[in-house]
Amino acid sequence: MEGNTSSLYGQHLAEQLRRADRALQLSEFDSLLIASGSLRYRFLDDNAVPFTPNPLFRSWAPEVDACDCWIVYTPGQTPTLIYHQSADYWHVTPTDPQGEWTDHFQVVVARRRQDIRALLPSDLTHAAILGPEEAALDGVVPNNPQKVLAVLHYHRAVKTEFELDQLRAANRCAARAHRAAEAAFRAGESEWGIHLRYLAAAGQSDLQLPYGNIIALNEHAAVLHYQKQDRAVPTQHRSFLIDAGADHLGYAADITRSYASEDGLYADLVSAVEEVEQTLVNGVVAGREYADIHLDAHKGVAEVLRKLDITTIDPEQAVATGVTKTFFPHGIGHLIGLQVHDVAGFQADEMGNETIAKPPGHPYLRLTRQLQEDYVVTIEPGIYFIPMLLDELRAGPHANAVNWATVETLLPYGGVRIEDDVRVTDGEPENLSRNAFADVL
Ligand SMILES: [Mn+2]
Repeated sequence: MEGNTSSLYGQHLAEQLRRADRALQLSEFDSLLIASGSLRYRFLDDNAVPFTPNPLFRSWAPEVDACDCWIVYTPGQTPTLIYHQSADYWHVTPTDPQGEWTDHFQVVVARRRQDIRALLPSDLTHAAILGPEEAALDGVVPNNPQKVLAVLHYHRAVKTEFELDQLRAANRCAARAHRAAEAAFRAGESEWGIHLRYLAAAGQSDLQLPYGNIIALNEHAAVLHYQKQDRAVPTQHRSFLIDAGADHLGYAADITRSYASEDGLYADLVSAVEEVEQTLVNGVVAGREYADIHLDAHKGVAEVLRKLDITTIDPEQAVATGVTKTFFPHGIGHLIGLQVHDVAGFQADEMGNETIAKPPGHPYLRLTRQLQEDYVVTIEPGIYFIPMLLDELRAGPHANAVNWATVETLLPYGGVRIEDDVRVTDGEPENLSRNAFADVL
């Protein structure tokens, strides 16, 4: 194999080749084709939906973000990358192939989409073809074999040194933007104004961000995936919840912070949730069952609820009766990487024959695997005052478990969530997000 495998990217690609070798060996296929993907169009419209490359393609060539590119790989051979450098006068033509990745591939440039089929192998009987359906070319139809995907997805949980560097960079970018957003909140801006400050500080557009910003003032913080940005400045700035990330070469950061405008019960709640979050982060270590962290989060939430006089019962009782689920109705986190919610969170083994069940009564958990070194996961506990869920609790047998006067006081603040991206080691965890905030001070 050509190329320099001493660089981080060289090592990273070598690992992708090993995983591909394994996936092919464990399945009945003898070669691999990976499409970057193709443009999709809005219904009855000639406007394309913003293009996002296939994450499997990106794991081999993170710097290539053009559509209709293909990787062709046969074990033992140098992979080929067909680089679609479409020349039209409507769009900017992709740059000539450049960057370290070009040392590791045999690069073939295709100027027109219709030229690509002839550059791909003619016999694809035993080829695993990975990509979205719209990438299909004449006789080259993505078959996305389940076994091949299972092996690749399973191993993507373990990040290479190269990937960890991209995740650190994504976190630094997000941390910078979070600081700007906090300043905009303190300056009394609208959600929309805060959002624009965030984008400017990140240097990324909405379309580049790994997910839509959650910029929630006051009671909006109770909407877990609050997707609007109010243009109007509210009469009061009581609370601010921001769940916003950034992208670096396709790798995602996913960070949440909550801020109080003044001292008081809500500020105490922010501090208490932050303390719970830090304790949970300290429990991120290789060999730990991730689902146990989720269950620990409920214990931590129960203690905070009791301490702040939101509930009236013993913390153990609040967990056992499910009362904590009213206030913390989502999972403690997920794998993160090329996808914000990275794949294979429940896979028991690389073949994907079995899944690891979620703890009974916890349907929203996205990860149940045992933690291993160099997984990157989020830890994101929260406490919210969601009218719909509170109404259910109030109408049920555990209504007495709650101090409703305190809940009334906190409803106008929406809620609190604190989220960091954390690398698993066999010792102390690496908190990518906290390190990033410290770096951009
Ligand atoms: Mn998250």
